Amino acid sequence: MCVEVERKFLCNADTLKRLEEIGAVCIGQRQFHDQYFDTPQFDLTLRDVWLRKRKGCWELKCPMQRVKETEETSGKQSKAAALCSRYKEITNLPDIRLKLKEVMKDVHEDMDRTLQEKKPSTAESRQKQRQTVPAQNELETQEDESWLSEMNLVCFAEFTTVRQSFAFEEEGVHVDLDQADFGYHVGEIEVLVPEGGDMQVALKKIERTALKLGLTGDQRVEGKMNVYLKKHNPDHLTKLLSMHVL
Ligand code: V4E
Repeated sequence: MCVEVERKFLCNADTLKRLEEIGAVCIGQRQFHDQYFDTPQFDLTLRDVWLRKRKGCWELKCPMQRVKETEETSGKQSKAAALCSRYKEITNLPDIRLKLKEVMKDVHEDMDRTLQEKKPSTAESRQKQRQTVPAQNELETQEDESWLSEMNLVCFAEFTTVRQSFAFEEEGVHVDLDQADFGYHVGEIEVLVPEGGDMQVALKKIERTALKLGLTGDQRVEGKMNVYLKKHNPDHLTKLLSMHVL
């Protein structure tokens, strides 16, 4: 499992020229279609958990626990660090399903706690109902993606991206320029940190690259999902923003 640390930036007419000037090497262009999944109540994304299928492969991004008072969150490092997102990336399907089960268990426990406070008998009957569900499912022949419907997961967003990728060999830094099919152009500076790796080093590499690219703004830049939801599901975007997920 890796942690993906990234900073998004807005592309302009000079971005390609600037990348070339600072020694970025174009390592190719590709196109991919992403499908994002959640329950109809958005139990995953409201917890900042993002399940997607890209080029036939499943990927799960979960938030990293923020460290409390460290160099990362105090002093001048904090501004640069606040512009970066950090997500654990799981790409192995059995691990993804295990993690999803954990998240759904938390969701149900939260739901039961709320119900218990309001109406104790309803909470108990919900718990009993759920206990029978896995037993039934285990009897079914496991179709390739039957786990999706078993977990009540449906596709809530899909779009195609054309991506140009750049590498800085000496730094281990990666830059992607994305053009989404709904008309949004965004760049990202990314460093992958292996489990237990040094987050500070990754943040510093990203900050140095941002400076070389001439990125001066201290505002977080919207990701593709943000812009997609604005158009296709503004109510869910409002909820995610109010819960500080996006
Ligand atoms: C984590 C996340 C989402 C999943 C997709 O993340 P993103 O990095 O935006 O997509 P993409 O296509 O660049 O993935 P990659 O190819 O790099 O793996 S959708 C929304 N989020 C949350 C999120 C956030 N809180 N802040 C920012 C800046 N981006 C995404």
